[in-house]
Amino acid sequence: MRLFFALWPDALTRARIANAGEVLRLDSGARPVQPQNYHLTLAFIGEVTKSQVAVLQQIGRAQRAPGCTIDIDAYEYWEESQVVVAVAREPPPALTLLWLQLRENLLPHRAALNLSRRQPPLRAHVTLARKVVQAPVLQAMSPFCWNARSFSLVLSDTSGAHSVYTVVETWPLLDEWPKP
Ligand code: 2AM
Repeated sequence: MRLFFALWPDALTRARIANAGEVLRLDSGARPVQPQNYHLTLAFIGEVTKSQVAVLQQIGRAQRAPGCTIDIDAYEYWEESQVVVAVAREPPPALTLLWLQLRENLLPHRAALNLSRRQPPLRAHVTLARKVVQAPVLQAMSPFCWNARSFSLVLSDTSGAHSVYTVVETWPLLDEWPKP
């Protein structure tokens, strides 16, 4: 089983992301991400055993971070992964907190989960299209907000022709900053 933690959009946010994706002019070989698969990855885990899913669920349950509004405000082309993404150039502090907390809580399980030692910085993004071989000309984005009130553990099945993502469990974000 291949798992990751992510923000999973509600219907309104999904529609906003779809609008941002629809205006892109990409080569015919590019593969637009299907709206039901839109997400903002918080932590990619990779292959895990069934018993490790419970550990990840415990970690998800233990998170204490407030909800936030994310301004998605630019397109980027990432040549190394051949994707076009919609990014939040300035992620809100609450999103950074959740990302940092998850990273810290995963640390003791890094060996067991076979997690990479590489600690890339947070790049808050939603992938809009894959297999984009040529750098496209990207227009300015009409910015939109993602009102994040929960986050999820998601199962990724990439065995078929199309990736299928299934939300395993979702946890609410807090209404306010947690007391120190
Ligand atoms: P992305 O589209 O947000 O970049 C599920 O597989 C998701 O995890 C993918 O959609 C991708 O998210 C991210 N992902 C996949 N492989 C990854 C890897 N090796 N390192 C980091 N993120 C990865």
